[in-house]
Amino acid sequence: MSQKNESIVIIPTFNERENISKLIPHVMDLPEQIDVLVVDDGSPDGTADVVKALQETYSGRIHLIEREGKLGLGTAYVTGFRFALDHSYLQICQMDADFSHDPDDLPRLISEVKQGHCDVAVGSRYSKGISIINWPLTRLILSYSANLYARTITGMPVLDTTAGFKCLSRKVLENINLSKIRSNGYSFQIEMHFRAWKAGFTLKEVSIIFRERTEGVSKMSKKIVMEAVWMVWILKIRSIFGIL
Ligand SMILES: Nc1nc2c(ncn2[C@@H]2O[C@H](COP(=O)(O)OP(=O)(O)OP(=O)(O)O)[C@@H](O)[C@H]2O)c(=O)[nH]1
Ligand SMILES: [Mg+2]
Repeated sequence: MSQKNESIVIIPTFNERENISKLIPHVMDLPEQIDVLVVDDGSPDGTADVVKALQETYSGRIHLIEREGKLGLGTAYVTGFRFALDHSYLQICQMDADFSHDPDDLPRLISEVKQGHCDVAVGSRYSKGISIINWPLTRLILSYSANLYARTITGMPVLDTTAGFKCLSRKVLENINLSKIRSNGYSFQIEMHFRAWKAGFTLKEVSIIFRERTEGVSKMSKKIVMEAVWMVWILKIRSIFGIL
């Protein structure tokens, strides 16, 4: 398969039927031509069927990988990264399906990488104060503390270590050993930033406004939070011993 566009956005989905039906046309209508890859984990609500119908409308620009069941965010992204590398994309973005990430910010993130200002442009909720809309205070405190904790332990110069909205240059993904990635939830984002930083790539935070989802259901769990708590130590210790 060949494609003419050089940027792609990977969107992992689990039960995002309503959201994806609006999100894909929005991305297709952006002034910049950005292809889409949805990695769907067998959503019972038929998310994949919506994507297939949109493939008919936007010929060749929408890709879909269907996995058997809910296998987690980390492996969904790694699968997506491999697809993007195999299909010669130069700028590879990540974005949630639930409109927490504004698709209108995609060109800004891509442009930072394209113009060589950085290797990873991180859509950051914390680089200009706190830019989050509609989160209860408890969630904000949890996220902010998790970020502070991850940043302190790893020493990464990133304020929003758990950011899921970003654009990576293909050279970052070519140089990270994707089969070594261990995390699956929020710590997947921390691990990607850490591995990119340790490999000598530049990360730049680009301020974005993050909105809590208004449709669909959250997949966040205590298990995902706990994974991040111990994963930062594993990453730090492994990097000290040179076995990252
Ligand atoms: N393929 C796949 N996608 C997933 C999985 N878990 C979550 N997602 C998707 O990953 C993105 C982020 O998940 P969310 O449920 O929004 O997580 P969150 O942003 O922490 O939670 P909310 O605040 O409720 O939005 C969404 O597009 C989900 O549909 C999974 O196991 N597999
Ligand atoms: Mg969300």
